[in-house]
Amino acid sequence: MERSSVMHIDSDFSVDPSSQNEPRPDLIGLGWTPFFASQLASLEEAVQPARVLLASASRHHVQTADGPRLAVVSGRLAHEAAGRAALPTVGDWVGLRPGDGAGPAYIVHTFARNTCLRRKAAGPAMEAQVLAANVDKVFIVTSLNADFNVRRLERYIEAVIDSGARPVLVLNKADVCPDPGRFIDAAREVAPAAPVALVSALSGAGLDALRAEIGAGETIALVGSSGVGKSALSNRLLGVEVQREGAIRASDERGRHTTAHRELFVMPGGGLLIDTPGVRELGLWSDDGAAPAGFDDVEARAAACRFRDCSHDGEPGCAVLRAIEEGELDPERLGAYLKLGAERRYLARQQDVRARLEEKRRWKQISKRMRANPKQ
Ligand SMILES: Nc1nc2c(ncn2[C@@H]2O[C@H](COP(=O)(O)OP(=O)(O)OP(=O)(O)O)[C@@H](O)[C@H]2O)c(=O)[nH]1
Ligand SMILES: [Mg+2]
Ligand SMILES: [Zn+2]
Repeated sequence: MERSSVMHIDSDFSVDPSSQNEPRPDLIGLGWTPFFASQLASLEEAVQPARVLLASASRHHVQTADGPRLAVVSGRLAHEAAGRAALPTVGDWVGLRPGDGAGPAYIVHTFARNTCLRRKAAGPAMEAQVLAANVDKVFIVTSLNADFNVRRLERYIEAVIDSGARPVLVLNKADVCPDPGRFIDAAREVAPAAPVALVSALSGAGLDALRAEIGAGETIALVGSSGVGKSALSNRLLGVEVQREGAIRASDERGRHTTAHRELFVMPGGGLLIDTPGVRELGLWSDDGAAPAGFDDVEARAAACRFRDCSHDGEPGCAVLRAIEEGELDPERLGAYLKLGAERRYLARQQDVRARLEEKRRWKQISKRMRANPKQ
């Protein structure tokens, strides 16, 4: 097996001591850039920079220039964080309190994120969940079987563009697909600007092209449904079997949610991979309610609509509907664009409501205190 700098981390959260002797990536090899260096330079307190490899409720695994460490979020940082999404997560650069000897280090600072891949947290709370921080490219993995769905791809592309990272469409399991042409065409259509890679984690086909997408010090996250082969691809790209791979059900070709947590691995060739658990639904997140990204084809037509605020719903002079009538635009694509836009506006409105309620609650508390102690 290839010698590599991949760290193996046991499920009981102890760091495998054998990894201590592996060659250690320096900060730049871990993805450190001038963006973070300038933040470090302007900090008042001295901290040791570290990258978060794995985050759990109680402990974080981080990698410093001196090697791996266990760390805990300091009480002050946890207290000051504005919501869960602000707490350090996988991919984040954090500052450790220097001088901590044995035992876990304290995370006392989180560096501002360069990019941030988010989704709406599962459950009823109107909250964002950060899937990965400081990611340069996201491999949106789909398999060439029942999983393939252009509408789902659109949602992923939307989330990736929103994050600030660049999407790469990875069509996996080419070995079981005798005619991948129509899948490639469909993928190109929804993301004309994104690279499309046809690969097989099983046979190794296309993996060199995929590797070529990963620059030194670049961070890649793999996302997609359960069972599409994200962990299989991670293992092939890392050159060692670090992630467990699961079976898929024959009945509907769905996976069984084998990967349970998000984790960052250092690639032997330089480059960093974050494998993520498959999600059934990617709940979109938006703070601003802006129009969905990644629909240049629709928006180029919309620019020619007679009314600037045309909703492409039967208004006279609608260039989008004309393009559909003329067979130049897929009506389902327009449907997806309108649906995503509505979803984003809804999310932004919900957050406004929440912010107003929060403000009201704060004022109530203040006025209650004032009434109780009028001299204040
Ligand atoms: N035929 C074929 N099978 C593959 C390929 N890649 C992965 N598989 C198989 O697909 C199944 C699921 O692979 P995983 O890597 O566990 O999928 P995953 O995306 O990580 O799934 P979750 O962790 O549940 O999100 C395993 O049985 C793999 O061996 C491929 O290129 N071709
Ligand atoms: Mg997996
Ligand atoms: Zn229109």
